[in-house]
Amino acid sequence: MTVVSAVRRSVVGGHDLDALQAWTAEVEAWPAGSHRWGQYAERTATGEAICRTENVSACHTGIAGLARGVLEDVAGSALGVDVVAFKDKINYKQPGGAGFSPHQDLAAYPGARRVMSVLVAIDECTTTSGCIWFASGVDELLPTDDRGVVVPDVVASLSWSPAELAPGDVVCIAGLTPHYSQANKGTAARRVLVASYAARGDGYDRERYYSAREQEMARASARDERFRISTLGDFEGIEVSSDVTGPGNACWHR
Ligand SMILES: O=C(O)CCC(=O)C(=O)O
Repeated sequence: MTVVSAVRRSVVGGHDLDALQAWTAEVEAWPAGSHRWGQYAERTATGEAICRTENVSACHTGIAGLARGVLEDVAGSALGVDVVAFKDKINYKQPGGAGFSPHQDLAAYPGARRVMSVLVAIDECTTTSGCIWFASGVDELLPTDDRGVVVPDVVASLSWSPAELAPGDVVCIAGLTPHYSQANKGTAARRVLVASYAARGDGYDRERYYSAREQEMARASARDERFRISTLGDFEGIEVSSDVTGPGNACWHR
């Protein structure tokens, strides 16, 4: 069965949206390298900028509440089963920040089976600021190159639609839905929170994902000697290597 990806309007609004925007600014201010699961920076034409925080909810109760509340309900109804939150991240995409090559999330989550990601717009997401584009109707894993992104001739054969979003809108991205985004060509940040869920019955959880992620990233970096911000090489930016970690590999941002 093809699980469809879809936009839902105004899922986070009012005070909750104000809070999400304030929390995002707080988390973005954590220094690069200060968060055990990844506070990553990229090099842009105007300097270094934080581009991703991985596993935000491990250190932020507000974001954790959102991921385990309304976003979990949205993911469950999109996937059609009870779900468990196993991953979340903020992508900041500052002006000049890079995009992501076409990929399928299922290929990025070692050992996962049925997954759904819920991308929440924190800022306006437009074709200028680098919104997500997705292709519907794909129900299998597509051929990939050595970075793990979909090969160009398959990308060219798919029909792509942009998901332009206002702050608080969400787009549900099924595990097999190919998607990509372009660089931010605008003058304001395009920040999104992406929370990912697995079918509860599959026994896939946060601990399992983050330990598999760590091993997979170490293996891939040993192979190509490249610092990376995800298991796939889908990020198109210039990553700034940050191997500073606190005692016992702990967070030191607060
Ligand atoms: O934030 C984006 O534009 C891309 C999101 C995505 O596909 C990812 O983080 O893997």
